[in-house]
Amino acid sequence: MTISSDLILKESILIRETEKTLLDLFSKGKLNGTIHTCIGQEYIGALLPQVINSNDVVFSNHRSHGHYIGKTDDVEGLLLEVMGSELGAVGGIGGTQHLYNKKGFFSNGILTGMSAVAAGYAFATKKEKKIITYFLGDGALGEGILYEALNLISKFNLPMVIILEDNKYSQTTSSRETFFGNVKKRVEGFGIKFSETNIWELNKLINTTTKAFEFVKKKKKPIFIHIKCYRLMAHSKGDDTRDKREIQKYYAKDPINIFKKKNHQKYNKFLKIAQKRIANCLDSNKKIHNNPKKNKVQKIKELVWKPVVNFSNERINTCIYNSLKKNMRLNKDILLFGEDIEFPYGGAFKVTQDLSHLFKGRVFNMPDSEAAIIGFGNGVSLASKIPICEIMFGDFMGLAFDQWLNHASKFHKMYNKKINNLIIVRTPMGGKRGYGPTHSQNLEKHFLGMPNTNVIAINFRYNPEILYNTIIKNISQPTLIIEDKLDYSKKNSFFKSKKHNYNYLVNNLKIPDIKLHVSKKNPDISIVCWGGTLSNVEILVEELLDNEEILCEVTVIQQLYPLNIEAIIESVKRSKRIVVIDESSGSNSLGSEIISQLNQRGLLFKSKIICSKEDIIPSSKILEKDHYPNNKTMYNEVKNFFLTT
Ligand SMILES: Cc1ncc(C[n+]2csc(CCOP(=O)(O)OP(=O)(O)O)c2C)c(N)n1
Ligand SMILES: [Mg+2]
Repeated sequence: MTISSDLILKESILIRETEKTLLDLFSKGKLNGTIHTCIGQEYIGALLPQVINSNDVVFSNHRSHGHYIGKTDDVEGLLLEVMGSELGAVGGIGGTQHLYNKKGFFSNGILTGMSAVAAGYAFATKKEKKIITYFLGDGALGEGILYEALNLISKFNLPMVIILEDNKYSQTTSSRETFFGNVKKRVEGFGIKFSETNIWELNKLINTTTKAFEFVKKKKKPIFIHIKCYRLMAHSKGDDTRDKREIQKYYAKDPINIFKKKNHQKYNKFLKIAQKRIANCLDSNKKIHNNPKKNKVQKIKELVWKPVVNFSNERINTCIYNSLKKNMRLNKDILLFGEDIEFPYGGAFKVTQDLSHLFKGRVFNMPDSEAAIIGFGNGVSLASKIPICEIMFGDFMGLAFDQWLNHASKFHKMYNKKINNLIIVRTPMGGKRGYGPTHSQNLEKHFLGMPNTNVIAINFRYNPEILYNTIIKNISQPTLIIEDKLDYSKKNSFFKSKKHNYNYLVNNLKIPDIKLHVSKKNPDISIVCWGGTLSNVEILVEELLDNEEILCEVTVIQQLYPLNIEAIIESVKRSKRIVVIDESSGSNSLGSEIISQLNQRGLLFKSKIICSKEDIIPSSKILEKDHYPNNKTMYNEVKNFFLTT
């Protein structure tokens, strides 16, 4: 098939006129925020409708207007989106950098963040024979996740066309200052085919790009195209310090400008078609509507408590394994990804055991690339599957933070609720094993407060098999599950209180709290804890009652975020005292949040947080022991708190 350059120019003119309109609206103060126009680079987006099929999917970056129009032909949706209208592509929420279209388009404003997401999407849809195009700019070649993604793209032989738009600049910084080495060698180093072209030789651009897509279609392998180009306008609005003579040089070389001179009539014809379409859109949307939506007021659920039953008497890692096995049988869309999770190793804490054997082609050992593991999972989730990603140690979540914060937590709302991305990340946290500063931390506080995510901490008393079943069955948003390292080898068994009839109840929340209490008695102190601290808290409360006649009621929360404070309120209303026991450092923590929420609800109470030292976690057994509150210090602190309040 030969693609005429006229066709590309016609589409490029439509893109350029759209961009010029946006710049004009900007200069009149009619746009909010920022825009990154692709004036000078339109040819690449303009080629898309010629080389991709309707079910192919495009992932792009901050400079995506041309790609968006090329893939979707939704000029109107783009204009209205950037203008902030509820009729825009994503209801005015995403704006210029965060576009979605059900025809198969996703963009995000984090440089190369979408590389791993696109890879995951390509992986999850491999059987559907889609080609996934992924765009990046030259300035992004220094971003690490790109190379993690290229490695995965090669590992899984993904049907992807990766397009580098090399306009020589990252904002105003020349790539001479930021790029070293050789792009071709980098790409080929991953075993990915490389090709090169530019926008000034339009026929060569058409040829190389067409061949690249044919290559992917035929060989079912990825390809990388390095396209040299130049941005004629500022990076965004007016931020341009580039040499004016250089800009003029590229202005003269620009294919649309040459076309305009050489074939004025045809140029005018194409221009009029584009302008008419844009004018129609602006005319019929003179007034921009976007009514602020009210947040739903959550009804407070009346808590009903029942005894905890269904103890499995199995180790905690086996409980989780059992749930994964059961749910993978029930739901073929569940896929597992993680480091060293396949049989025979079966994960650092032996959670996935033989699942790779039982579910062939659904459990994958991944490279040690935490950002890309979650990024890949994000892409799998956009393709409507349910990825469950294991991060070997919670400490490594730091590497994947961006994929959680700027991708997983954002997609649903920034794409105006048009997609659901259901991803589960499981990870062990906690110390007391001598693993030292980077393998022992309780980092949950850093993941709390991210809208549209859930953070859950399992404990060894409420059967994790049941909890996992509930989570998987009801998942409605990205969910991070924290497991405690020391708990893995404990058994989920009934709690036998020594003398005092302490027993466990569970409430009727979807992700329930459990409560350790002595029935029909008002507590002296309400204790709140979660996850791995529970085993020490059990000892603590029995001793306090035995020796000091201090009666505690322990609320063990399982959903750390969003927090449902009602069970804690119920308890604190009766005790007027709260002690939060937290193994992380206590400042800026969940404990502080709980106390703040209680205050905001107007309760009168005294409070205390018992936590580890505000320091890094040492490896030495003696020093590590000293880092955490031990049974004796906890005992004394709670006792003194009681006596002085
Ligand atoms: C992770 C990240 N870092 C920095 C930025 C801010 N930023 C937005 S665009 C840009 C320049 C990117 O240059 P390039 O990738 O070459 O794309 P171009 O703008 O030239 O199309 C920068 C630094 C960002 N959006 N994301
Ligand atoms: Mg650039």
